[in-house]
Amino acid sequence: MGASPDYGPDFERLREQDPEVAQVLLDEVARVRGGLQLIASENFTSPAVLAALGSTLSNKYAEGYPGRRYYGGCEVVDRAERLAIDRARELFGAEHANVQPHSGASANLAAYAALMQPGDTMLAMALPHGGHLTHGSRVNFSGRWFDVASYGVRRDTELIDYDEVRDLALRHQPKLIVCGATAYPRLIDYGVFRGIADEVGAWLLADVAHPIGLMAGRAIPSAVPYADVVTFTTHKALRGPRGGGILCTAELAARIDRAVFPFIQGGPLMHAVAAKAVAFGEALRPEFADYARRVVANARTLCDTLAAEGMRPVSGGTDTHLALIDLRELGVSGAEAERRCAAAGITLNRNAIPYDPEPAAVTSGIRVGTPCVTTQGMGLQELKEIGSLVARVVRDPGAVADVRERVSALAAIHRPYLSEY
Ligand code: DSN
Repeated sequence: MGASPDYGPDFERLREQDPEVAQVLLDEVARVRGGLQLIASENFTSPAVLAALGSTLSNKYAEGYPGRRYYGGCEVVDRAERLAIDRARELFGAEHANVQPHSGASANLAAYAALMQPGDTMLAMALPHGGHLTHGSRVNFSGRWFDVASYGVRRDTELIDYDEVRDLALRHQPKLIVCGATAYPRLIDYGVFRGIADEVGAWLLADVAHPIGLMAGRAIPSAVPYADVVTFTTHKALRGPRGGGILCTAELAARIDRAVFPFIQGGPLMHAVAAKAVAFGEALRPEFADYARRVVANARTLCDTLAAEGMRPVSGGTDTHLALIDLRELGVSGAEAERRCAAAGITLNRNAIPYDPEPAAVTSGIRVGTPCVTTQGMGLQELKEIGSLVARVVRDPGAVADVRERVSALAAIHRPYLSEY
């Protein structure tokens, strides 16, 4: 894998010049090496991605697009952005790609700006049912600026209620329908959403921030053939730098590009754009398809193990990289489970379950995901053990010391940025 990022030559320079910040970097590497990362939205980028992120491309102002910049001297960084665009289009079979959004939230803001005016109606998944803040939450610009109708999951199946989506679409006549979620463990039927959008004359936006890496690796069906616009992040299962992106039809290309720049952003982060190009290049390799398949297989094993330990998976299982676990039968809140796991070196997040009686700061559930541990090289056997360890420490805080010991042993074998992946 090459030089470790905490011990490379540039790191030594940082350590001499600014030991306080250097120590933060060292401590963070030590933190992830010392435990297990089960946060479904995190991953470990490759050292090649980190090298691009830590490059002099960070210095360059490049407002505009390749060949059409508002600054001189962009001929070199243009090549990075063209590589990122071409690779994204090839990877996802998209007619157009914009690789400048700084994040998934920025990608959604730009997509909404391209397709709607303030006051227009959008239909999206409710946050407490697995949606995202940018899908119309009142505390977010999306809920403030647009008239939002929300759909959720059925109480009995905990699956998206496509009949409800259609009824709401017919009733509200939205300009835009959003499909996609942050805590929905099942496949989304983009074809059904396309049909509903066509029936009411709405644009269809698929926010695939979470499963984009699985789509890149062909482990689950892609949203690209169905949606007018696809927004995504690059740092989750895709394993790239922190950032966002947008794929769209040729018809919407100019609108999307104008919405990203100059409407919502100024200069793109060219080091991040170059790092996205690296990540797309990595995802085009056959090894990435293998990685994506293992992420899903690992998530299933983790979910099945938790279920066998009496921890109920919402919707009964998972088809993706994550599982949502209902803890009510154990009498432990999501917040308490998060604390108990953290004490044992297992990092995961509390998460609302559908129809959760608890407030968002407490919740009745936890969300677990396998992108990080899979990148570290862990497989089904390790995921079974991790499931048992999570169950044990969530049930019994007295088991923290024992569980921590096993977690340390597992982490010591699969240390991020030290072993090959
Ligand atoms: N914060 C991300 C997640 O954890 O799912 C969504 O933006």
